Amino acid sequence: MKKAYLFIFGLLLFGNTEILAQVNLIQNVSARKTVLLDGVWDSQVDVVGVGSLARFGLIQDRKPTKFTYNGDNPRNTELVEQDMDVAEKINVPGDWNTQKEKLFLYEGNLWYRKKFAVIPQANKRYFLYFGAVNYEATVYLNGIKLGQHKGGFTPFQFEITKELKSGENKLLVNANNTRGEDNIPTKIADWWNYGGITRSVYLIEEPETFIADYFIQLEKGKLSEIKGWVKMSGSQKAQAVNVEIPELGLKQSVQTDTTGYAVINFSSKKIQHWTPQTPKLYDVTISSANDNVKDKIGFRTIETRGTEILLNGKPIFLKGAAIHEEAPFRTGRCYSEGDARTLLTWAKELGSNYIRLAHYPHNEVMTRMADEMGLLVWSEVPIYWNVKFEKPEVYANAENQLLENISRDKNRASIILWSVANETNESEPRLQFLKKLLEKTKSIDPTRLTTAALLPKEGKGEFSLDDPLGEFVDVMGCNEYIGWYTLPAELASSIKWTSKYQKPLIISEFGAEAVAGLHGKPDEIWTEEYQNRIFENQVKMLNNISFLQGTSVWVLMDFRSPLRLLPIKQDFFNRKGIVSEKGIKKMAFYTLKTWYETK
Ligand code: GCB
Repeated sequence: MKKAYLFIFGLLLFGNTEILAQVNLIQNVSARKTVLLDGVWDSQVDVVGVGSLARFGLIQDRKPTKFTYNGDNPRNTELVEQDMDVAEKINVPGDWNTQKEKLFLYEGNLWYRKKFAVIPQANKRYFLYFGAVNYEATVYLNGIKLGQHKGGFTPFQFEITKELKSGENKLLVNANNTRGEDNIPTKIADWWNYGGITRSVYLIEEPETFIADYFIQLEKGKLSEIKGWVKMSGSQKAQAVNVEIPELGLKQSVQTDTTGYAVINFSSKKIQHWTPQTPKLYDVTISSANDNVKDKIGFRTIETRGTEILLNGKPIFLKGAAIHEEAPFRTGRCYSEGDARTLLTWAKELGSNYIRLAHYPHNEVMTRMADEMGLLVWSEVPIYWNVKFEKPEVYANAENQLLENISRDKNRASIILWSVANETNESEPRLQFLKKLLEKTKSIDPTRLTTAALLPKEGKGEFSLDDPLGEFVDVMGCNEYIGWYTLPAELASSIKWTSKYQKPLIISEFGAEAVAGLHGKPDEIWTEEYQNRIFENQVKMLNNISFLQGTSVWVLMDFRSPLRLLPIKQDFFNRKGIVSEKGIKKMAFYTLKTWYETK
């Protein structure tokens, strides 16, 4: 009896067939006709997942009625053991960990509910678009399951034209941030597992046939050829679409085919190219009979030549910092313009022309601001450490996250590098997995470079890069911690760096920890002086690597991590920031700034 009960319970909790969210995301959501569903939502913690059980009525939003006797099946309908109307409140967007003290360490299910009123118009289509939910989201509208999404850092959407009611609608979301071996990322990662609806939620209204997506960038290596495509969605897929860049006097009318797709192709010698010094963005308008979308797009090329990286045909050295999506001052996941501006302004003050958005896709505000402020971007998916490379379902999840990331950000001039992995151990399944992802990346975006953060082989007086994956990336990333995890800092300058690949190298991480404001001798660990000594020695070494074309310090700002336990010094913070989470710049910040001034 007990067994049967457990079985049914299990079925109800986990037995639902997955309806995955659609990957064909609407491009440039903030320029659409939307209702922002951000704000105060109802919330209910659910440690074991009982909310999915019919008898709790959460999904159906069942309210107590009265005790009923219907023949053989007496039923106490007054007993409903949940009530979202009187549940606690929570802000969206925002992680739950930093909103409620009792949820600081919580990993599991949390239900979110939002009521909203709308009067749907005839001949319009409606979509729900989530900027991100960590890690798994199951979404219901008016008691109907719309689907599920896995992956905590990329957007997903559901079309709700049929499910949307005139008047009040009830949107229910189960967010679950339980860590798992087969997830991307896996169980152990060096950042806080902030749970919940961490980015904005939009209700989008579109005409029946609308401009769903577009890709408008310079053709690889061609400084005056703008190339790309537009994609219509709806019943009238074949129609005329205009693409205009008024400032350049460019206008093209294309005819989409029966799949809604058309290639666009412009030529102009007048383009002012996007660079970190002159981050020129052009107003671009895409219009059809019933729809119109405006964007701001920059035009630049990015290539490699031997061991060089070329921006608009000219060699560039990437001076940068890696950044976690962690909010300055208040900690927690960041999502706002203010958060992005603070972080990117610090990067600029450091003298950066480049940032590594680690270790997962950051919110769209960040990449759009990088476009505006002139920061080149390394964008990555959380394929981090011990991923289960041999499992097809893990690959499917990784590819989906990558596609969602590229889909959202493919029009950002700032993004020059798509990274597919960070510090993954060499093995045949891993090589095949990452090779396939790299091929996929190139097939959908041939305009940008690919990379991965690799590990060096440490030999006597020599660090070499011979990871077989090196053959398949355009640019090699490499993380090294000389002075902190390996070798005394002073040995750095004598290390000879070699590679069997004739490719550019970015030291994608180097660094050391220090508690901001803690001073002492250069050999006293945790002091700013100790961290700074490591930086001074790193700089000597970095100056000697002939194929080095960029660095991203690990890391711009101290960030929360479950791996950093040392009381008083760490207290769950990785202290490798050159700025503390309270905004205090450490000595190493200035050492690096001085070095960047020479590059
Ligand atoms: C690494 C990881 C990064 C960690 C860092 C560290 O190699 O890529 O996620 O936070 O080292 O601080 O150890």
